[in-house]
Amino acid sequence: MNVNRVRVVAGVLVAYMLTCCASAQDKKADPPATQPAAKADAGAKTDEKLVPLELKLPKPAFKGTPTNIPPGTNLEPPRKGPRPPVLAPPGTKNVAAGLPVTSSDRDPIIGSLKLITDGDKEASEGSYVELGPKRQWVQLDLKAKYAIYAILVWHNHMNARVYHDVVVQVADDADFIENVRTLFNNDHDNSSGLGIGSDKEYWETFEGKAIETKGVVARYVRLSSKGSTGDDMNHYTEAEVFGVPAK
Ligand SMILES: [Ca+2]
Ligand SMILES: [Ca+2]
Repeated sequence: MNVNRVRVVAGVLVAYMLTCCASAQDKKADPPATQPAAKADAGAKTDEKLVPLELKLPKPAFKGTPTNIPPGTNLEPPRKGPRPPVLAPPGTKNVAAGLPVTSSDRDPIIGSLKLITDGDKEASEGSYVELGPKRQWVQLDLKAKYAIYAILVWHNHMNARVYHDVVVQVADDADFIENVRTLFNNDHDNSSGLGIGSDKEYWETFEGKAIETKGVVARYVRLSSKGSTGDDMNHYTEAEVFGVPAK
Protein backbone atom coordinates (compact mmCIF):
# COMPACT_ATOMS: atom_id res chain seq x y z
CA MET A 1 0.00 0.00 0.00
CA ASN A 2 1.56 3.29 -1.00
CA VAL A 3 1.51 6.42 1.10
CA ASN A 4 -1.24 8.08 -0.98
CA ARG A 5 -3.48 5.06 -0.65
CA VAL A 6 -2.96 5.04 3.13
CA ARG A 7 -3.89 8.76 3.22
CA VAL A 8 -7.07 8.13 1.24
CA VAL A 9 -8.10 5.22 3.47
CA ALA A 10 -7.36 7.26 6.60
CA GLY A 11 -9.36 10.18 5.18
CA VAL A 12 -12.33 7.97 4.50
CA LEU A 13 -12.10 6.53 8.01
CA VAL A 14 -11.99 9.99 9.61
CA ALA A 15 -14.95 11.14 7.50
CA TYR A 16 -16.88 8.04 8.51
CA MET A 17 -16.13 8.57 12.20
CA LEU A 18 -17.17 12.22 12.00
CA THR A 19 -20.50 11.27 10.39
CA CYS A 20 -20.97 8.59 12.97
CA CYS A 21 -20.32 10.91 15.93
CA ALA A 22 -22.40 13.69 14.42
CA SER A 23 -25.38 11.38 14.04
CA ALA A 24 -24.87 10.07 17.57
CA GLN A 25 -24.90 13.66 18.81
CA ASP A 26 -27.97 14.41 16.72
CA LYS A 27 -29.68 11.53 18.39
CA LYS A 28 -28.73 12.83 21.83
CA ALA A 29 -29.97 16.28 20.91
CA ASP A 30 -33.36 14.99 19.84
CA PRO A 31 -36.07 16.59 21.95
CA PRO A 32 -38.05 14.17 24.05
CA ALA A 33 -41.17 12.81 22.43
CA THR A 34 -44.27 14.87 22.98
CA GLN A 35 -45.36 14.79 26.53
CA PRO A 36 -46.71 11.36 27.29
CA ALA A 37 -49.90 11.52 29.23
CA ALA A 38 -48.29 10.92 32.60
CA LYS A 39 -49.45 7.57 33.61
CA ALA A 40 -50.22 6.35 37.04
CA ASP A 41 -47.33 6.36 39.43
CA ALA A 42 -48.46 4.48 42.47
CA GLY A 43 -51.09 2.32 43.98
CA ALA A 44 -51.41 -0.19 41.17
CA LYS A 45 -50.84 -3.72 42.25
CA THR A 46 -50.03 -5.90 39.32
CA ASP A 47 -50.52 -9.07 41.36
CA GLU A 48 -54.07 -8.13 42.35
CA LYS A 49 -56.89 -9.63 40.33
CA LEU A 50 -58.73 -7.03 38.31
CA VAL A 51 -62.42 -7.30 37.50
CA PRO A 52 -64.64 -5.34 35.08
CA LEU A 53 -66.17 -2.19 36.58
CA GLU A 54 -69.94 -2.17 36.60
CA LEU A 55 -70.80 0.94 34.65
CA LYS A 56 -74.28 2.35 34.40
CA LEU A 57 -74.73 3.80 30.95
CA PRO A 58 -77.44 6.20 29.78
CA LYS A 59 -79.55 5.67 26.66
CA PRO A 60 -77.88 6.37 23.31
CA ALA A 61 -79.15 9.68 21.96
CA PHE A 62 -78.22 9.14 18.32
CA LYS A 63 -77.43 6.27 15.99
CA GLY A 64 -74.97 5.65 13.24
CA THR A 65 -71.56 6.97 12.42
CA PRO A 66 -71.03 10.70 12.61
CA THR A 67 -70.55 12.32 9.24
CA ASN A 68 -69.38 15.82 10.10
CA ILE A 69 -65.79 14.72 10.71
CA PRO A 70 -63.64 17.78 11.23
CA PRO A 71 -60.69 17.78 8.81
CA GLY A 72 -57.11 17.57 9.97
CA THR A 73 -57.79 16.31 13.43
CA ASN A 74 -56.24 13.44 15.31
CA LEU A 75 -59.57 11.79 15.77
CA GLU A 76 -60.19 8.29 17.01
CA PRO A 77 -62.51 6.47 14.59
CA PRO A 78 -65.90 5.63 16.10
CA ARG A 79 -65.76 2.21 17.75
CA LYS A 80 -67.74 -0.64 16.30
CA GLY A 81 -69.39 -2.58 19.09
CA PRO A 82 -69.33 -1.95 22.81
CA ARG A 83 -66.33 -0.70 24.74
CA PRO A 84 -64.07 -3.41 26.19
CA PRO A 85 -64.51 -3.74 29.97
CA VAL A 86 -62.74 -1.24 32.21
CA LEU A 87 -60.75 -3.19 34.79
CA ALA A 88 -60.15 -2.38 38.46
CA PRO A 89 -59.62 -4.26 41.73
CA PRO A 90 -62.76 -5.76 43.32
CA GLY A 91 -64.59 -3.20 45.47
CA THR A 92 -63.63 -0.18 43.34
CA LYS A 93 -66.45 2.37 43.45
CA ASN A 94 -67.39 5.74 42.02
CA VAL A 95 -66.10 7.94 44.83
CA ALA A 96 -67.28 11.16 43.17
CA ALA A 97 -71.02 10.46 43.46
CA GLY A 98 -72.84 13.41 45.03
CA LEU A 99 -69.68 15.41 45.69
CA PRO A 100 -69.74 19.20 45.30
CA VAL A 101 -68.08 20.45 42.11
CA THR A 102 -66.09 23.63 41.60
CA SER A 103 -65.28 25.25 38.26
CA SER A 104 -63.39 27.98 36.46
CA ASP A 105 -66.87 29.21 35.50
CA ARG A 106 -68.75 29.89 38.72
CA ASP A 107 -71.82 31.10 36.91
CA PRO A 108 -72.84 28.45 34.36
CA ILE A 109 -74.97 29.53 31.40
CA ILE A 110 -77.31 26.54 31.68
CA GLY A 111 -77.80 24.22 34.64
CA SER A 112 -75.68 23.91 37.73
CA LEU A 113 -72.43 22.23 38.69
CA LYS A 114 -74.35 19.79 40.89
CA LEU A 115 -75.52 18.02 37.73
CA ILE A 116 -71.98 16.68 37.21
CA THR A 117 -72.15 14.27 40.15
CA ASP A 118 -75.90 13.61 40.46
CA GLY A 119 -75.83 10.25 38.67
CA ASP A 120 -78.02 11.38 35.76
CA LYS A 121 -76.13 10.83 32.51
CA GLU A 122 -78.99 11.05 30.05
CA ALA A 123 -78.67 13.20 26.97
CA SER A 124 -81.67 15.36 27.75
CA GLU A 125 -82.30 19.03 28.32
CA GLY A 126 -81.78 19.72 31.98
CA SER A 127 -79.16 16.98 32.40
CA TYR A 128 -76.07 18.96 31.49
CA VAL A 129 -74.36 22.09 32.69
CA GLU A 130 -73.17 24.59 30.10
CA LEU A 131 -70.04 26.54 30.97
CA GLY A 132 -68.75 29.54 29.05
CA PRO A 133 -66.47 29.58 26.01
CA LYS A 134 -62.66 29.19 25.93
CA ARG A 135 -60.96 26.76 28.25
CA GLN A 136 -63.03 25.86 31.29
CA TRP A 137 -62.50 23.26 33.96
CA VAL A 138 -64.49 21.47 36.59
CA GLN A 139 -62.93 20.03 39.72
CA LEU A 140 -63.71 17.35 42.26
CA ASP A 141 -62.35 17.15 45.78
CA LEU A 142 -62.56 13.50 46.78
CA LYS A 143 -61.99 14.58 50.44
CA ALA A 144 -59.26 11.95 50.86
CA LYS A 145 -56.62 10.27 48.78
CA TYR A 146 -57.80 7.44 46.58
CA ALA A 147 -56.06 4.98 44.31
CA ILE A 148 -57.93 5.88 41.13
CA TYR A 149 -58.42 3.24 38.44
CA ALA A 150 -60.71 5.02 36.00
CA ILE A 151 -62.23 8.41 35.34
CA LEU A 152 -65.34 8.56 33.19
CA VAL A 153 -66.70 11.73 31.71
CA TRP A 154 -69.76 12.54 29.66
CA HIS A 155 -69.80 15.99 28.09
CA ASN A 156 -72.97 16.55 26.04
CA HIS A 157 -73.78 13.40 24.08
CA MET A 158 -77.06 14.65 22.65
CA ASN A 159 -75.58 14.70 19.15
CA ALA A 160 -72.32 13.71 17.48
CA ARG A 161 -69.63 16.12 18.56
CA VAL A 162 -65.99 16.20 19.52
CA TYR A 163 -64.84 18.29 22.48
CA HIS A 164 -61.48 19.96 22.10
CA ASP A 165 -58.48 20.06 24.41
CA VAL A 166 -59.84 17.44 26.77
CA VAL A 167 -57.34 17.28 29.63
CA VAL A 168 -57.71 15.29 32.85
CA GLN A 169 -55.32 15.95 35.70
CA VAL A 170 -54.98 14.99 39.34
CA ALA A 171 -53.12 16.80 42.10
CA ASP A 172 -52.51 16.83 45.84
CA ASP A 173 -53.88 20.36 46.32
CA ALA A 174 -56.97 22.27 45.22
CA ASP A 175 -54.91 24.86 43.33
CA PHE A 176 -53.20 22.26 41.17
CA ILE A 177 -49.68 23.19 42.13
CA GLU A 178 -48.53 20.12 44.08
CA ASN A 179 -47.82 16.82 42.40
CA VAL A 180 -49.90 17.53 39.30
CA ARG A 181 -50.18 14.54 37.00
CA THR A 182 -51.78 14.57 33.56
CA LEU A 183 -53.76 11.41 32.92
CA PHE A 184 -55.27 12.34 29.56
CA ASN A 185 -54.52 15.15 27.16
CA ASN A 186 -55.68 15.43 23.55
CA ASP A 187 -54.62 19.06 23.07
CA HIS A 188 -52.13 18.52 20.24
CA ASP A 189 -51.18 22.14 19.75
CA ASN A 190 -51.14 23.24 23.39
CA SER A 191 -53.92 25.74 22.73
CA SER A 192 -55.07 25.21 26.32
CA GLY A 193 -51.57 25.82 27.70
CA LEU A 194 -51.38 22.62 29.74
CA GLY A 195 -48.76 21.00 27.53
CA ILE A 196 -48.89 19.09 24.27
CA GLY A 197 -50.97 15.94 24.59
CA SER A 198 -50.64 12.75 22.59
CA ASP A 199 -54.08 11.28 23.25
CA LYS A 200 -56.65 11.25 20.49
CA GLU A 201 -59.79 13.30 20.13
CA TYR A 202 -62.96 11.23 20.30
CA TRP A 203 -66.65 11.30 19.50
CA GLU A 204 -68.87 11.95 22.45
CA THR A 205 -71.33 9.06 22.92
CA PHE A 206 -73.61 7.61 25.57
CA GLU A 207 -70.70 5.43 26.74
CA GLY A 208 -68.78 8.48 27.91
CA LYS A 209 -64.99 8.55 27.84
CA ALA A 210 -63.26 6.03 30.10
CA ILE A 211 -59.76 7.03 31.07
CA GLU A 212 -57.92 4.17 32.76
CA THR A 213 -55.56 5.48 35.39
CA LYS A 214 -53.87 2.41 36.87
CA GLY A 215 -54.28 3.24 40.53
CA VAL A 216 -52.85 6.75 40.53
CA VAL A 217 -53.15 8.18 44.05
CA ALA A 218 -54.72 11.61 44.37
CA ARG A 219 -57.37 13.68 46.13
CA TYR A 220 -58.20 16.32 43.51
CA VAL A 221 -59.37 15.70 39.94
CA ARG A 222 -59.69 18.42 37.32
CA LEU A 223 -61.31 18.02 33.88
CA SER A 224 -60.71 20.64 31.25
CA SER A 225 -62.02 21.34 27.75
CA LYS A 226 -62.19 24.13 25.20
CA GLY A 227 -65.38 24.05 23.18
CA SER A 228 -66.46 21.40 20.71
CA THR A 229 -67.32 20.85 17.07
CA GLY A 230 -70.86 21.83 18.12
CA ASP A 231 -70.08 25.26 19.56
CA ASP A 232 -67.62 27.19 21.73
CA MET A 233 -69.25 26.21 25.00
CA ASN A 234 -68.18 23.53 27.45
CA HIS A 235 -70.63 20.94 28.70
CA TYR A 236 -70.66 18.30 31.40
CA THR A 237 -73.36 15.73 32.01
CA GLU A 238 -71.53 13.55 34.51
CA ALA A 239 -68.08 12.69 35.83
CA GLU A 240 -67.21 9.55 37.75
CA VAL A 241 -64.00 8.67 39.58
CA PHE A 242 -63.53 5.00 40.32
CA GLY A 243 -61.18 4.36 43.19
CA VAL A 244 -60.40 2.69 46.48
CA PRO A 245 -59.10 4.44 49.60
CA ALA A 246 -55.33 4.90 49.34
CA LYS A 247 -53.35 2.99 51.92
CA1 LIG B 1 -75.47 14.34 35.77
CA1 LIG C 1 -55.83 22.27 20.89
